[in-house]
Amino acid sequence: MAEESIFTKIINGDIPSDILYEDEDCICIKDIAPQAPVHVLLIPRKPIPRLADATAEDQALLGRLMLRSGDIARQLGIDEAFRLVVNNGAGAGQTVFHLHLHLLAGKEFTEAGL
Ligand code: IU
Repeated sequence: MAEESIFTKIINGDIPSDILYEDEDCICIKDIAPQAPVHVLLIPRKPIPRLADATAEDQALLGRLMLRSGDIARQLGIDEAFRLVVNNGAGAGQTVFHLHLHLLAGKEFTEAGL
């Protein structure tokens, strides 16, 4: 069996973390190394390694993650201006191979990168 990701350990409560939001599909935590004044991670409970590994079976889950990101942005008061980022693969900067959406806000974004 593949080794559990750090996010699965957080989801299972094996590593303590400040969970801002959770439901049956996902959890939301503050990023440990924020790249913006607001930087949270929306992480599906299902350990899909990369976005490119998602299949048609994950279609509804991916849709719900997008909707949740809007809900969380509203909760955090940043729904007028936020950026949603998914890094896919080490070459794109992915370091944790458990799909997650970065929700960033509170600074001016001028280009496509973080
Ligand atoms: P990436 O897209 O795989 O590069 O993003 C991983 C993020 O997870 C990165 O921003 C880390 O700061 C963050 N993170 C975390 O919040 N808590 C942790 O224990 C670990 C990484 I390891």
